[in-house]
Amino acid sequence: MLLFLLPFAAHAQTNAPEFKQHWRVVSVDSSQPGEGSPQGAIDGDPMTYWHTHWSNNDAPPHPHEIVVDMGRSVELLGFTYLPRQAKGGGQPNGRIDRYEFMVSGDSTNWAQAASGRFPESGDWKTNRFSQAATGRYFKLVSWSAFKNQPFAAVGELDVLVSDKAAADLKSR
Ligand SMILES: [Ca+2]
Repeated sequence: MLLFLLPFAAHAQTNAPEFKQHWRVVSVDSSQPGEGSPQGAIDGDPMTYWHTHWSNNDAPPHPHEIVVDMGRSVELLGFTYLPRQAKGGGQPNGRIDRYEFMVSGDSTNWAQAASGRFPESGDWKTNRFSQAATGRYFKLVSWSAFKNQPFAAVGELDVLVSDKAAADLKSR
């Protein structure tokens, strides 16, 4: 039983609204007015999303990026990514394939915390870093999307921290 419980105990997800409500989107390279607001990537609602510009056949190519300020420095163990959902007639567009995740203390000097490819689905993707990364800002870079689409979309982003850090964040 312990074997099943331990991995979760060691990697609590900070979905605590007490922490996430202090987040803000610093910048995105592109967005679709009226549909893909950058705030949709961190508002806690899986059905809202940030989407890069797509209308008028004028979609800019990858790489795309979103920069988030968490409001304070945190030691991150990993991050989670929810692609755009396709429920209620939505299109599963902009699902990121190749990605890079960066962390920074000042939003100027960035260190890569992870890179790779996401599996193609609408499920939450959990990515644990090989080494913890500390910073106040994170940046998700999309280098390509499935179906060769030029767009990127993010239903939600979250981070993984230790149980101790999660308790500390919730108590503030
Ligand atoms: Ca959302």
